[in-house]
Amino acid sequence: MQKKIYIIILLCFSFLVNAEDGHQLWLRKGYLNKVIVVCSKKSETISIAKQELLSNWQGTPGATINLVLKKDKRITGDGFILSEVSIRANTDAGILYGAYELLRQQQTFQKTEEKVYNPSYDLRLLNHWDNFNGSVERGYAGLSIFWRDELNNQFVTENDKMLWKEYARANASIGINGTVLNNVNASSDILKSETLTRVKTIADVLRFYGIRVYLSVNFNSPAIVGGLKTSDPLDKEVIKWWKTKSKEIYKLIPDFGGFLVKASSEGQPGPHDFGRSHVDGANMLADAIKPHGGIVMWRAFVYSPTEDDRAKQAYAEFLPFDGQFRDNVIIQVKNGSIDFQPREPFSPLFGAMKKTALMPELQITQEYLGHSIHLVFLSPMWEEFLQTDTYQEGTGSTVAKCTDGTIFKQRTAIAGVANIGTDTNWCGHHFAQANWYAFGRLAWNNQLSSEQIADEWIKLTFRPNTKNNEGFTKEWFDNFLIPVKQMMLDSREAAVDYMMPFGFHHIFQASHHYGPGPWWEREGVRKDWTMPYYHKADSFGVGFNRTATGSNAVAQYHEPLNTQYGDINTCPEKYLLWFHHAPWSHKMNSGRTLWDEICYRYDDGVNQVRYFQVVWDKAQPYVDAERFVEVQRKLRYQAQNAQVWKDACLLYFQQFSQQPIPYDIERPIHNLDDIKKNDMDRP
Ligand code: GCV
Repeated sequence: MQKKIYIIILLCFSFLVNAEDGHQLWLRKGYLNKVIVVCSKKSETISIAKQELLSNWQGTPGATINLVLKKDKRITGDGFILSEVSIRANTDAGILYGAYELLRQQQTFQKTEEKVYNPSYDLRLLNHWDNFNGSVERGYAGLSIFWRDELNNQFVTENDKMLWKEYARANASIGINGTVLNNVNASSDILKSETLTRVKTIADVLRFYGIRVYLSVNFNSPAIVGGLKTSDPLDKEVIKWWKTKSKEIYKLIPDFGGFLVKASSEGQPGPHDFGRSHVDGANMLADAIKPHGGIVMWRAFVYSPTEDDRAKQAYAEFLPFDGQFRDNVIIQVKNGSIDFQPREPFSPLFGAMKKTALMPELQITQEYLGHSIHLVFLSPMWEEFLQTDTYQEGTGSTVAKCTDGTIFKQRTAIAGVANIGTDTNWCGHHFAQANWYAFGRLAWNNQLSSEQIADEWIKLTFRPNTKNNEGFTKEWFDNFLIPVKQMMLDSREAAVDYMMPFGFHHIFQASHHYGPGPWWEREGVRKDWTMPYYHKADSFGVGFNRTATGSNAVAQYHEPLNTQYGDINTCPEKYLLWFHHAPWSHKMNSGRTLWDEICYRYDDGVNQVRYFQVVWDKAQPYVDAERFVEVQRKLRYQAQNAQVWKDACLLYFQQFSQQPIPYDIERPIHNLDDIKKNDMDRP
């Protein structure tokens, strides 16, 4: 009895001492050594850099570190040169980034060697899909950190400012230097003068961390906010309205970054409403903002309600305009040609527009990847995208090189749709923080491997609290770091396996995009918002024929991809059903038929998640109790959900294949009609 009480007390105590809520992200405090920081220049940003070094130094005790602001040709943009004793940069922000890099190296026990660190992209932006009423579109981590409801947006509390400061610090620590504060489905209220004062307050907090603010704007604002009769981009009054509005913004926020626009897409207003083109719309805004140094990020996420293949539409609409946009316009293109699916071939626009700056848009929030319930590390997906060869200028023209200025000398930028909200741990799932981290790290250096990013993140986020200058123990490496890292690296592929293997796409339940819904369609709903449109299953086979005999989307890719993707025998299996309507009997690389292989793959996905549960359970001795339990609970949901995905897809597609599920695979445990009825409850 006594022993039992003792164990209970011990457990409660370890809960208290170890509890971590995840709010500190990858910036957890460790042991501290003394350091002297010297810099002749004074500025708010330099003071932050100094303070970070003074409060987090884990290098040689008593060392002196020089912060040197001096033009150096080896440095570009906000880059820096790091050595054990100095940080050299051309800009104050460069010094700050150098400070964070140095501290990161200390905290992960890497040796600091003299090296130049230049950013891959000039602009490294988060896009918040935050609504003016405080909700977040596709947000799974609470409410907006920027907006309350309409009545309360005028009040800014000290707590708000503190949160924005923490947000800015986290971003700066991974090199993010811009943020779009509101949803691309933009309320025109954002441009009302009273709202702009709030934007100014936010900008004033973020600025010193090297972060500029941007706004998504509603193309119809001149009519809605300005009371004009039209928002036609060629109308003189409209042009004047945008110029005056830009002036007003820059008076308040002299370093305002610019506008992000979702136009003529999914019901948003745009130049097409007035018989004008994307060029007319984007250039008009670009002219208004140019005198102040601002830019326009014009999204290519467009699709018109036609029967043609949605995957082809962005390319078809934008390519004809190549070279016609102003030099302060950047076309923002989602990584894939449809919509942030668990796996998509890259958007062919990346290999096509040569005279127009293009910026990739990635989605950090897990709209299509299990929200903040599933543990899915997205870095491998982004790495796959960035390192894919477009063959734009012959072999080696990867998406990374086509967008980071290596192949085309252009303004360079990259955006990630944020997964941040008011949840204490910011992202809803402790491991979803790794996706925010990975986006920043890849935006800074698009050649980093996911393995390195995961390694760093785990070390920073789960580092044991040692009291002295000890490195990581072998036991910690072997029993925690290595298996947890492997779980992260495998997690995206596992999600593809239990949701949409072999190029299946968009077979979700409509609207929430969480659980399976390959059957979902409704009378009167446009075809490309229904799921059979994407999988086209019938008694012959399954998949979307995008070859020359189908929609011919393959023709939008350069050779050799056009031929490779277009031939069922050479198309990579991961894209098979994206490009082909393949027969159920199609022979896969394994020698199995397509139907059997689909069954095995869904089953593998489920088994992988079950294995992640084991990995995490074994990690218990190395994680604080609070984070351990929270992740453990979510993995249980993920395992349940993966099972539902498998059962739903196998039972649904079996109606077409008319073949048995191979007998060595675990039988489905749900009935299809129950799944259809219940949808999938989000825990
Ligand atoms: C912000 C998809 C999402 C929408 C999103 C849209 C976009 O359709 O489901 O929520 O809207 O993409 O990127 O504009």
